[in-house]
Amino acid sequence: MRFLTAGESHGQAVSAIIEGFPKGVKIEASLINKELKKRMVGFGRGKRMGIEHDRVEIVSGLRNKITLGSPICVLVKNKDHKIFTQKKDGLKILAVPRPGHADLAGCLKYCEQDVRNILERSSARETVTRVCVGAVCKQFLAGFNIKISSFVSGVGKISSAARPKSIEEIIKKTGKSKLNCIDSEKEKLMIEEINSARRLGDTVGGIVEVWASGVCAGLGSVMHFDKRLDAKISAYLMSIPSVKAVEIGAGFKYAGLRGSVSHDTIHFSADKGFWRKSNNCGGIEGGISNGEPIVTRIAVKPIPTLKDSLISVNISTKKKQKAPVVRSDVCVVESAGVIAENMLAICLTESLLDKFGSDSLKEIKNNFRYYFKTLS
Ligand code: EPS
Repeated sequence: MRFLTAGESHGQAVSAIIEGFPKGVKIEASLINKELKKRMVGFGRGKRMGIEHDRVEIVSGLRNKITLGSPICVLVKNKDHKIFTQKKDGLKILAVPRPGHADLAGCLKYCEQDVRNILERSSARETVTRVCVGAVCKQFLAGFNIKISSFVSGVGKISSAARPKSIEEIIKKTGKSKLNCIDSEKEKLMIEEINSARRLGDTVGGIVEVWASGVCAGLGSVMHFDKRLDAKISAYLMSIPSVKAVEIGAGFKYAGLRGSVSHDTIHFSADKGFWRKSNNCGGIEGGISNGEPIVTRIAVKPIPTLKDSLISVNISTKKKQKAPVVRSDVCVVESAGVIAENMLAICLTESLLDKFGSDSLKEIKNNFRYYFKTLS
């Protein structure tokens, strides 16, 4: 399976085409819309989210809600549509790049003088399409008992040490939260951190943990570097705008631990098969899933568009000038978690299809059952 996305932040629409998705999978547009809504709302989001009402149109690839095996095209129209493909929009040239955004690096790379021609595509609005693709994948993965969920574990200088025991605990606790947290006490402080950044015209980042449960052992590969599941997951999560670090399992903590206390000892019982007492490896060993929950963590930087804007340089005059103050979010950590869940869903779907075939759900299910028979 592969997919391509298209669309500018203030263009007519954002869209994606998924190729190589199996035949015979039931896809509900309402479940895609549910994910889109989760991406839009979130404590700290800006005014654009009050304008948009993201709803997917599934343009091709389905008949009577069932995939045909043909390319699936998903499209979301932008309500705040002000740039056009065939006529002039009359928007003023933006000549001052925002530090931290793609503005200057993009202008240099593409020999561009107008920052708008870069920011329209680099905007995180593009992640609408990835959430659509991920929401299609989540519906496929549900048929294999794979669940994906996330929680915010830090905002700015506030962090929570609460550790969930299972994905069910994450789903239950975040369901009652205003900020997709599992720690109600720390959540209050995180909300205050976002409010304080807003009052000061500043922005704030944070940390999100993303889990997948029910992933069978054997996805990914040890045989070649680019087939390693941990490498692939890291690349997919790192591709989300504002993500600057990815950890799997104990991640950076491994560096300070001895081998004797860090590796997950192996046990066997007739009912559970192979199992581990701990999951420091985050469900992946040697680039292959080992049957334990996949545990990942992402660090999200503060949004680069500030009300109290930073020092920059005018691209055309080369004179010092403050970055423009434009409408923006204060904190996108919660939404980044939704996007990360969906990127993980895409990655796991691709890896599952690599192992069990990709033409039809029927064939994949047969191969899946046969694999487990050969294991026991
Ligand atoms: C976004 C839409 C954008 C921003 C945000 C994400 O809308 P606008 O630029 O019209 O206000 O709110 O973009 C960024 C975070 C970014 O860095 O570009 C969205 O739909 O998620």
